[in-house]
Amino acid sequence: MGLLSIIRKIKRKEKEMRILMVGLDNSGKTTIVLKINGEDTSVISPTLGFNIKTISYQKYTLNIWDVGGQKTIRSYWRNYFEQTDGLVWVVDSSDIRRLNDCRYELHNLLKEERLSGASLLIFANKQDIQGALSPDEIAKVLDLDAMDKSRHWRIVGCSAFTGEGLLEGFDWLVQDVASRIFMLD
Ligand code: G3D
Repeated sequence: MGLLSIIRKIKRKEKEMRILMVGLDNSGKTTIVLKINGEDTSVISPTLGFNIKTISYQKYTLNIWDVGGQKTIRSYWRNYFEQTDGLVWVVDSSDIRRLNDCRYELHNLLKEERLSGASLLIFANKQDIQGALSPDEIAKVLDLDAMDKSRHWRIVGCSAFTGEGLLEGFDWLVQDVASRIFMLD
């Protein structure tokens, strides 16, 4: 039995998924993780290193890695790529000034071999802010159609403040990952 099959088998038994949250700093990654886990989102400090949260979601256990997005620490993202099943790329849809930077970092990340099989959920966050770009507009600016055709991806508008869109996004991600790694269920 190959290593991949063994990993699949173990994961299948435990129903665990590893989810990596990434995006530019201030996009709302930590707030999303807190909100989805039903925690207080009123006081949030910037993620300087990383946070790991294990949450139960549907019948699965999600190990969510929330990695800081400041420019100086983006080069360390690669330390967290191993065995990632799902990627969540969070965009501050109101921060139009930094969308070019956001597109560059996303496409750069997707070149990574170890992430090639990961399902990709893009959260167009902060939809509650007036002037925020819609998910369709974000998809255009980020040039999402240029991604590798084999990539499973979806963009969902959300607000970590109101919670709108979060379940829709995570439901899709978890189902997409499950259909690949728990395929014998
Ligand atoms: P990060 O983990 O990606 O760095 P944070 O981002 O979760 O720390 O959020 C950065 C700031 O954006 C926080 O504000 C947070 O409250 C705010 N934020 C996150 N999501 C939303 C959203 O959906 N809508 C709005 N309006 N704000 C959001 P502060 O003021 O603490 O810097």
